[in-house]
Amino acid sequence: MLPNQGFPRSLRRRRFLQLSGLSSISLLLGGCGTPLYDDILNKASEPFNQRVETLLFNPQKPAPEFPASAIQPNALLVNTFNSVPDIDPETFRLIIDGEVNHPLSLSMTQLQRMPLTSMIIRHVCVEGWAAIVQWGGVRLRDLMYLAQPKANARYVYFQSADNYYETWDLASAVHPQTLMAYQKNGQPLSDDNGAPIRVASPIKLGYKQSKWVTRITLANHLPPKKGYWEDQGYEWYGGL
Ligand SMILES: Nc1nc2c(c(=O)[nH]1)N[C@H]1C(S)=C(S)[C@@H](COP(=O)(O)O)O[C@H]1N2
Ligand SMILES: [Mo]
Repeated sequence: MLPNQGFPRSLRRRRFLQLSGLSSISLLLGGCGTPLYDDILNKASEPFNQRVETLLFNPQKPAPEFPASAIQPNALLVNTFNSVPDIDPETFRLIIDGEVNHPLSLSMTQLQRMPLTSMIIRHVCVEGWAAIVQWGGVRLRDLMYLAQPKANARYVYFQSADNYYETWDLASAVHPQTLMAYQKNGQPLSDDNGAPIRVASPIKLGYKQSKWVTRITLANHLPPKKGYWEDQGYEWYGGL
């Protein structure tokens, strides 16, 4: 992972951008007029958030990944409590807001220009099925890095277009294998599986992995409604 020692923080930050590939996208994250990438580099020597920075720079234990031959193309059952929402990928924007210094509104084109991570992991549903799946997408940690969580940010709320909702701890959200995925098994994500973008992570149970995510909000507290399944009695952390 990232060399954490012996580097001044500003260099570590530059190194993070390089290693993650973020430095090569002269982020047109603007559109909203924010020269975000320049802004981040200019602020690179400011102490902005020691606790969040520690989360971003320290390696977390990776979950097992599998070879391509292990993919089970038909084992991922569609699990949807409501009907599949109708989303136009052209006008779709993923919002990142709440306790962040740089709120973001990202089109799919912008997201797809960011570094793509692919992983083959086991998806586990508490309803008694599991599937080895390949997911491709953007690391949520890279999005968090661009949004710059404030020092008091502790939790991440995911709002979905079908009114599904979830909350996560920030450490799990910035785990290197937590993706905002737009591909499944090498293909664009299907509507059933959460297009245009969903959460995919090998460290959490299936119900934590929100499909059709429209808004990611950082917060200091957990809301009374913690998650669609959690509010019916399932465990909140939902770790694997
Ligand atoms: N928005 C939304 N996300 C959701 C769900 C849902 O009903 N709505 N179901 C969850 C559950 S219980 C599981 S197991 C996985 C299933 O993902 P899949 O339908 O792509 O197999 O999505 C999770 N994310
Ligand atoms: Mo599930």
